[in-house]
Amino acid sequence: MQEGCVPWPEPTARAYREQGYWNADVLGTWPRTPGQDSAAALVTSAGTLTHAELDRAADRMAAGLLRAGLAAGDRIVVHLPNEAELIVLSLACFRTGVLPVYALPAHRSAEITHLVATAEAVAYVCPDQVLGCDFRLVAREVLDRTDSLRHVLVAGEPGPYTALSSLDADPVGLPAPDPEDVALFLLSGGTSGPPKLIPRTHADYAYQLRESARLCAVGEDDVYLAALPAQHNFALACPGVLGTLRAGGTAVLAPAPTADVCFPLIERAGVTVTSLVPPLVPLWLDAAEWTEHDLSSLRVLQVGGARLDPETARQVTKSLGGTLQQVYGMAEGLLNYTRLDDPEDVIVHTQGRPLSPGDEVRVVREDGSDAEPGETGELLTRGPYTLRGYYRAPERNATRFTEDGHYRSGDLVRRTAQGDFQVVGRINDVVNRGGEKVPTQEVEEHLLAAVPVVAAAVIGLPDPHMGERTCACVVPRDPARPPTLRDVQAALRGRGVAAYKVPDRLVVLERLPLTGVGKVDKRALRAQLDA
Ligand code: OOB
Repeated sequence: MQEGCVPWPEPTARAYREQGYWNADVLGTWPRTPGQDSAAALVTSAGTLTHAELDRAADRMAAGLLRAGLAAGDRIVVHLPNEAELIVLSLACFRTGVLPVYALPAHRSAEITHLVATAEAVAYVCPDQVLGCDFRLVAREVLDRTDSLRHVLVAGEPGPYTALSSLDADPVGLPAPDPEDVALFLLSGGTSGPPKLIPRTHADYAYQLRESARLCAVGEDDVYLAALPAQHNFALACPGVLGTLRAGGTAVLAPAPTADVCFPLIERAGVTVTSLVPPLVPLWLDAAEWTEHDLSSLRVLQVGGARLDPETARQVTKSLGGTLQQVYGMAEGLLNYTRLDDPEDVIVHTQGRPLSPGDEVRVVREDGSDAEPGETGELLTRGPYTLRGYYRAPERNATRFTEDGHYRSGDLVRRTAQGDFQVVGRINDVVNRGGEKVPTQEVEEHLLAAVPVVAAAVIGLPDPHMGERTCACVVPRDPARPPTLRDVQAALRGRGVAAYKVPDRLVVLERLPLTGVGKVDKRALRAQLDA
């Protein structure tokens, strides 16, 4: 395994091989499903690629990557929207051993700088412009603040940089990757502080794809719609775009998750499976009542990333047709799914159970002892597709993993008598803003650096639409001239912070309540704001 990654202990790895979780199955050997050559593989705003065309495009880009001087093991930060390049480049990386680090579309220079620096990335790949943001300017800032980048590759008009489309060469023979090598890096959403890099190996991710496709009965005839950003584990691999391509089906990439964009795509492509985060669900349900588009092809609607309330869940089963599937997952690994044939009560009221018989899950009390069924505790897990450590993060790893290799999720859950999980909340300091995870500590650091305040604490406040919204509580440096919400928002945007991390509310206080050991007492703060 690569430097900076924590391998599974050898006896565990051997057991995973023996039990067939890990085998020679690697990423990127598809789309090459026999008989599917002329079937649609990828549908985007630029048109349709058949399986044969996508395979060929990936081979050409793989050769182009190598010709440009990139090599197996090099990290590249991939910051592309839901367009064909994202998938072609991903396949090219898997085939060459170049390691993509998947940034989210909402990220801006602050996050990209952190990722490039942590990964010592040699390339940054971005679009030219999307929705008024010029990513070549983001690239400029990142170049100024980091020193490892050798390439900036732009999908579209490159400006002073290199066009991604110039990575094109006649296909070359490539050695098969070692299945137990790292294939890609995802970003953590569930832990505090800036995003950490999650190494995922060929064998572990291929197993996740295979098993998720089997659980969702996804095959050649299926059409998966990536309504959410396909750089995120949910739309990428649960079974998502990659799992569907691997199964010989068709993946459709939507430029936005809204009903007005997605409903026509569902009708035109005959979409059978898609995934949403909870805040989108009521909007889709409303739109479905009035739509003239035929949505009857939809077989499975997956919802996950944040808590779905049971009332909305019940409406999905009534009005959208198809089956609702709740997905409680994490980029770190463990995926829980409700099964397609579960009783309605389980589908509506629980977030499912683990994907694999190899998933070991414990629910523990604060003292580390096992909770009873029905009792709330923190979910700890290890298994054949759950990481053993973040990339280059020994200090974090010492606290985020138990000695025997369980990942501490920070999620508060309870297990029903039937073994299904219900997510109750979090113990970590992360606000879950409709599925987008806001690491409060990172935002607090930005506030202290960019706004004239002497103390800052970010908390989540309940919100009927988003689940939670962020509230920044600050103590101004000059009490006579406290900052306004607008000042704070402008200051954070000015630092290149992703929009979803910019506080929704501001509360100015004389001081922050502290705990006995002098840490900000967020519980007291919340109580103070409720009153
Ligand atoms: C997904 O992945 P991440 O890495 O962005 O966030 C993981 C965290 C979990 O630890 C949990 O706190 C929360 O998101 N979460 C849920 C949930 N699904 C995830 N909380 C309540 N109910 C759910 N259904 O969010 C993710 C990855 C793969 C598939 C689906 C979601």
